[in-house]
Amino acid sequence: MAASSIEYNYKVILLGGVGVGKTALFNRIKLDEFHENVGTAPSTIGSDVYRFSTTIGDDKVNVSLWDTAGAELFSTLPTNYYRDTSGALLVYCVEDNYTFESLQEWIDDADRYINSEETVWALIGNKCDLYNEVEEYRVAAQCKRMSTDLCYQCSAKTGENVMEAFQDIIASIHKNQAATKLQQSTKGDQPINIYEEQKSSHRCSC
Ligand SMILES: Nc1nc2c(ncn2[C@@H]2O[C@H](COP(=O)(O)OP(=O)(O)OP(=O)(O)O)[C@@H](O)[C@H]2O)c(=O)[nH]1
Ligand SMILES: [Mg+2]
Repeated sequence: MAASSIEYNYKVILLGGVGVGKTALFNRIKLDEFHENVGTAPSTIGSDVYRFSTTIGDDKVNVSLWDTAGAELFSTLPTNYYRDTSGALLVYCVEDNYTFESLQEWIDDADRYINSEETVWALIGNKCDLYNEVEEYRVAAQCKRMSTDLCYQCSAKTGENVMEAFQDIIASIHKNQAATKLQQSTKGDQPINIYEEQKSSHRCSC
């Protein structure tokens, strides 16, 4: 099969409150590691990026995954964190209702910088190895509000569902982008109807 000449660049950002496990998810995806440091984990300062390349079918895909501190919401995230975002993993902690209730604040903040309708969103209930305080119907309603089917209960600690969620968001972004590219290229291929063009250019304005 011939290799595609098209290269795609996707930026995926982690969003969510302090201590929900964004960095733990980041480390699980990047290193397949988890460090037990309950109560002593330092909050992320600044942001961290993990870049890698992969292929989907014949297409080359360059992915960057961005992690930042949950506390940043209160001091406004640097705009370059949001710039060119293709997908967002919105994380709450399943044993902490408050982190679930604050999700809309993250969406509202992101809305100031990105077109959230063009962004692929995934909802991640992290720490599913612990007691789940958030009722299922509320999670389903939140996914509906976010217009996404990408809804997961994950554990950065055990690794449950983490790679599935990450792979699914990349596949979903790619499906949208590849469809848009195809539409654009077929538009460009469309023959121009010279007669129609001439007709319109000779149309009298009176
Ligand atoms: N049991 C359990 N603990 C977790 C899980 N993920 C993270 N933790 C713990 O939760 C605490 C906070 O995790 P972090 O990854 O630092 O959270 P964060 O969202 O990056 O926090 P900020 O950088 O402050 O915004 C740490 O003690 C982690 O070990 C999980 O899946 N299960
Ligand atoms: Mg962190």
